[in-house]
Amino acid sequence: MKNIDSFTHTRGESVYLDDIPVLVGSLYGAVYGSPLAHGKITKLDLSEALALEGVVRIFTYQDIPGKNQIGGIIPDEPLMAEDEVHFNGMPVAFVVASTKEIADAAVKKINIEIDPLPIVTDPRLAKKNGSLIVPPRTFKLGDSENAFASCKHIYEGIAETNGQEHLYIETQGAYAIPSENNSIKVYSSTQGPTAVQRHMADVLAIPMHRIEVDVTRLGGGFGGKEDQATSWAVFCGLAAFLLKKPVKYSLNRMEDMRMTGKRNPYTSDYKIGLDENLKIKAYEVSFYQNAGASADLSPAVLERTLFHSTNSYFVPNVTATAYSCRTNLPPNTAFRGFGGPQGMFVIESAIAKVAESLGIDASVIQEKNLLVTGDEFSYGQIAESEAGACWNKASAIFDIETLRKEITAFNSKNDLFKKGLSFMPICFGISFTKTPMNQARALVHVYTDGSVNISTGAVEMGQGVNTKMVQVAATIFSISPDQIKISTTNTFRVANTSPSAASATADLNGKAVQIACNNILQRLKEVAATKFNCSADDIKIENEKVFVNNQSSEMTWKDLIGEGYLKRISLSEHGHYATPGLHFDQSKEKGHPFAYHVYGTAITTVTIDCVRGIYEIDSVKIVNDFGTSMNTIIDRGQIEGGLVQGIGWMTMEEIVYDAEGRLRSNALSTYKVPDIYSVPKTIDLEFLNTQNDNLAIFKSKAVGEPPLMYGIGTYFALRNAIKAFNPNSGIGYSAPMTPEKVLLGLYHSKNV
Ligand code: LUZ
Ligand code: MOS
Repeated sequence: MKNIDSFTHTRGESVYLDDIPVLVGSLYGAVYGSPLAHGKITKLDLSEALALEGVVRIFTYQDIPGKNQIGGIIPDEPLMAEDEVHFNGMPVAFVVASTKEIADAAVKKINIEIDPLPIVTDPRLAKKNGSLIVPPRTFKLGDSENAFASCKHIYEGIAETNGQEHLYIETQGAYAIPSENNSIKVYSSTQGPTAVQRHMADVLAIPMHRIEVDVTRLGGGFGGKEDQATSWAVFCGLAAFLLKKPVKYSLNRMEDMRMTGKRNPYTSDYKIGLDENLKIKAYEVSFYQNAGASADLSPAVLERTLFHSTNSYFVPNVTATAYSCRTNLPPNTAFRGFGGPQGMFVIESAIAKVAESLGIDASVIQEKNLLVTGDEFSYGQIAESEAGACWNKASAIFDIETLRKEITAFNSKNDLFKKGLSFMPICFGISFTKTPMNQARALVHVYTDGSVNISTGAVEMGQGVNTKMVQVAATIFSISPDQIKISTTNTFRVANTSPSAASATADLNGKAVQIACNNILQRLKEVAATKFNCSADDIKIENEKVFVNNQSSEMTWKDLIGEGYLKRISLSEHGHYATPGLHFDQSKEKGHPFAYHVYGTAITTVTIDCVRGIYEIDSVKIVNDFGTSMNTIIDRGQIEGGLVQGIGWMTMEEIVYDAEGRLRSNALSTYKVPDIYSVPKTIDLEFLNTQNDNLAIFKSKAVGEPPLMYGIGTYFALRNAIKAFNPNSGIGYSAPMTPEKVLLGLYHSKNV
């Protein structure tokens, strides 16, 4: 089935926030963000801004009727600064004017005086100062300390990954419309409509039942709108509520880049020990997460780093500790992979360091240590592993022997160009790590003409979830997808939604649609059974026809619906799903947090230009474990997109804050993301089809986040190419591998 949005996307008819027609009399907002990263506000002078013609009002924290608080996990994040600012761009005031241009002009006329305080941007320094967001967490399996005694090879080191700008094509924004009895309708570009509703209720001091959040679709989210869409919606809601006028705020790109958090950068210390057979026996790691100025989702991101600290490998003795460090940067947040990629990069660096030191290929170590079914993760869950299946299938169908020979031959013939190859196995746990979040609901109506309308808690952000929801209903009812319309995501139709995140949106909401449709179907079968004087089990619907004991009857789907209406059965249903079997005990750091894991292997080859340091990615060859894919076109798109986004993070995307906590890479002229010229020249994708009853809707596996981590392979392929040119290169384990870094690595034997 094609993506149901493909036609409107192609014609430019798909509706995003800025396509919603605004009402006459609507006002426009703009946030004034702190010009300093840390300090005490001594004076805030709004008079010049207020004097501008067209400025309606400027809101500060003092105007908030309820709580000045939008912290999701920990209440440590004011909507607007009170007497202190904690990062450059931290909202201080919200200007509302008759046009967007006037609001922007007024922001420039706000005067502030701040007594500066010390600015910390380095997570290790924050840790040293005792500035942690939450107490550290430690996952422990076996006894790593003693296990090192029996290891032949022991290496220690540092590995670092930088942040990543989400760069959703549609920036953050919202449009709030007041209505009678202190109620509000908000259009928000959010992955978490319920988060918007809940925080707006707290800020306005009104119950959640008065706040309708409606989302048609997003122009991308990638985690950046899981939590951080909230503040913009609440600003609009606050102004609309107090002014009794509709208020819209849609951020421009520079505002968005400056004021929102990004992927958490990490710096980590590791120690790894292997026996004489290159089996990893012990692994100790300390992760220092750069959380930014407030918690946001960082504690949950931190937890997923620990869950994925051993990636796709079995390590019998692990001690992994993670620190969430408070710095004076915008609060960092969810980003596709949610801390998992940051954890995996460290063990891949550790393995690469061992391999480079022993003069062997990292893949020898990787392959020997892949998880097998029955192995225990450091958090107590037992693996049902497809790691070996993916690795072996990739080696076989992509003919790794020939590939290696070609690369060796190329490197021996060429002095100024070198090729490198890497394997990147992945293992990613599917479920929200906070067990209670693994629930979803769907509302299904069948109308008397036989057409169907479904609403779920899923937010469409380009990932194709709406298409999958339509597929579920069409399959259960056995009717054409054309008979099914999916509605906007709306907190009045589906309540208490988890954000569309954790790769689990189709899994969870798909099951809820399935449950709702099955319940309606059962009632319809009973109606037909009465008519045909048989049992409901003898009735089947196939291609909009009613079958009795496998014989086609004259009755159509539409006739049956008509009959059901006359018999006064309910043609509507609200389905509820909660993933079974999940538990996790944080006091022991043990349990069964994931419904299942997604596995895969990527083989990456690159060519570097050893004069200029630039490079091309020749190919990425992937075997990905899909379970039973529901939609191979959509799933292929997720793999390609995730891979390229991961490559961007690992290679060219370089976020730069200066010592004052000012974002220097604040536009697309200074922050480079992959374009069509920098993507791999070929991407080969093979489906590993697996069957298991514990998988998600229609035995599929989640596909949103796992492929991002294939991009890590590009970093290590580039390292291998550098080492082919200069075996003594002292290049450190620090991503991204920009062309500048490659060039330094080619010619320096000291750590660069
Ligand atoms: N969001 C979240 C996520 O709240 N919990 C998670 O476990 C998660 N995992 C991946 C992406 N977003
Ligand atoms: Mo996400 S990082 O699944 O919002």
